Amino acid sequence: MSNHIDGKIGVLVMSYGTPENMESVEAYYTHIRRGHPPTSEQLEDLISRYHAIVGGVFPLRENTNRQVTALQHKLDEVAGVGRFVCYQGLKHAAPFIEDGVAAMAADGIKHAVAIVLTPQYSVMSVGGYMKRAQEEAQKHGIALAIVREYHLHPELIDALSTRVKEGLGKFDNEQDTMVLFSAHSLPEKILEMKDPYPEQLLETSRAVANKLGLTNWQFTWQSAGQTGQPWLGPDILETMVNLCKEGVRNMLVTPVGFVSDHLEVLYDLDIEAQRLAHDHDIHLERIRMLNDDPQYMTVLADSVLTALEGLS
Ligand code: FEC
Repeated sequence: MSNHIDGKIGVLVMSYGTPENMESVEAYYTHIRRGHPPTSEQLEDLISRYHAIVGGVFPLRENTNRQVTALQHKLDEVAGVGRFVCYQGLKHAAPFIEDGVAAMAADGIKHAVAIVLTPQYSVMSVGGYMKRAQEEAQKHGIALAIVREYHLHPELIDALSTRVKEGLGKFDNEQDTMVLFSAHSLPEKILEMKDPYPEQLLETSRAVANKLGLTNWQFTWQSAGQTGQPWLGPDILETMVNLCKEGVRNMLVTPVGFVSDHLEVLYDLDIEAQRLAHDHDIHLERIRMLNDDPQYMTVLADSVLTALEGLS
């Protein structure tokens, strides 16, 4: 295993990123919008959502930190202490992806593997992270292997299945409960690029459904942006209303494209979707997110080791 490479191997663990404090929300939002500052209305709206989730803290930061530490421990366990060194690189906040690669270079790393804390590949999500990581690695002469996706890793499917089973246990009638697999929407134009994202999300959902023998399940999108262009749908709020019209009253939302507790889960699902559920007399539950779950760490460590095989 990776014995052909001498010295320490860097692992660039990439995640979306979240502001450090309320004062940096504007800079964060401007970065997401590729340098275009949000209007004051848009900014206020985002600030109010951060206030609503846990009184203005940013849970994604702590969760990403914990995931990186847990992955380091897992890699130490499987490959020996010191063989792999994890570095964090965030898409829209410090430490940025480029900072993570520069830190590796400063430590003399010559070989590295990059992985993103989201299981499915899209040219607009994982593709964007990897482009920036590769460009920076090239500048520093680091050979970088890439984990493109891990959406069907058996341990991922098992960890998600455990959570769905646990979630179904919260309903009086499991048979009558609709499992709603969900993921962040993207602009519809990705379909023209034959992007694998929608199909990979369905594959993850189907694998969990098959493992549990679920018959009542659907896939739906969530968290679409307001950019003036069409985004992939149907959105979860629309799906919930339609299901309600068909008489479905029990729903278990299972976000398969996210791995952490963060804004898009704690606000879009736990506040916005819950509010709609309340108004329509729907019993809505959500699965526990993976965060630093040991099985998820196995998925990441395994994927890193496999990707490294391709590096000479
Ligand atoms: O907790 C937090 O602070 C951050 C939560 C967060 C995660 C996340 C994940 C994904 N996004 C993806 C795509 C887009 C596209 C746009 C976009 C915009 C936002 C905005 C916020 C935001 N995203 Fe995000 N996303 C998170 C947060 N996202 C805040 C800004 C306004 C809004 O609320 O909509 C549109 C950009 C544009 O304006 O052009 C596209 C995808 C993921 C899942 C994969 C990943 O984690 O990388 C895809 C977490």
